[in-house]
Amino acid sequence: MCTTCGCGHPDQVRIGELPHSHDHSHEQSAVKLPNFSHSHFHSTEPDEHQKRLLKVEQDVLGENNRLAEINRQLFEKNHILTLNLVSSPGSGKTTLLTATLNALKNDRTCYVIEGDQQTENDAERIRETGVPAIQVNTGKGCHLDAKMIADALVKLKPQADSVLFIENVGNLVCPSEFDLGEKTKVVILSVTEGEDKPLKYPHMFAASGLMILSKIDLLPYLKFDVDKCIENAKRINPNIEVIRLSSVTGEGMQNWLNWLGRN
Ligand SMILES: Nc1nc2c(ncn2[C@@H]2O[C@H](COP(=O)(O)OP(=O)(O)O)[C@@H](O)[C@H]2O)c(=O)[nH]1
Ligand SMILES: [Mg+2]
Repeated sequence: MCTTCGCGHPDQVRIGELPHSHDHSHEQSAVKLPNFSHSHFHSTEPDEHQKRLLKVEQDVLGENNRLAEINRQLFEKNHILTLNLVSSPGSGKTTLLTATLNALKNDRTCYVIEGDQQTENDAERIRETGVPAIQVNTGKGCHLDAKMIADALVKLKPQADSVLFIENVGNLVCPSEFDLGEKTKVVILSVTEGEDKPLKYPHMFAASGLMILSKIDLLPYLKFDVDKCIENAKRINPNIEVIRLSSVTGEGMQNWLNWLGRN
């Protein structure tokens, strides 16, 4: 089990954590390495431990999917457009959200659920726009899940015919696996992160309906191939839509608002 986020994923072997003897005598003793059998290395069959982990992962994701479906039905019944914003930390999600809310809030009722491991900072930034926001702190967890959204909805009480933005915990891995009941995931990739990221983190790009290529005002200062990045994203997900955007200059903002209007 992944002990960092508790999301049910098998943990990685940690480099440098060699098993050691608890005999603290001063005698030099050889490091005892695990006695892997020959068959262990060559077997393609999962062992008992792997089977147990797989079962835990299936149970966690199965229960999440069940709750996500309940959220989705509530959103669809009440015409609440719900978007799950996912990205690495610092790609510009909250900055984009505040600019979006300022542009949108007079025409559409908006709500925000903010996910971060710690602090109320982002919810406070959102509330400054006058839009209601709930902060969910996940502690060691590296993603929001459907139950957290259901709990936040009880407090947020969104009206029908509104827009709910969910800013997920900054991380291009775990949030891809967790359906929250959203209409679609929107992945934000800033031009400072490198055009290879769709290939390195394919699950996130495969799971998203829209990629926002953010901070394009910085392009003159960077070695970043925009066409290559879009080609990489479309190799992973041929249907992904792409918007190039800068929250600083406002370039691309209208395309994003038009996209919201279509959805
Ligand atoms: N140059 C530039 N900086 C941006 C842009 N959007 C966000 N930033 C900066 O990127 C940093 C991280 O932004 P933030 O919205 O907190 O990212 P988040 O962690 O994804 O929510 C902040 O210093 C922002 O001012 C942008 O479009 N252009
Ligand atoms: Mg943020």
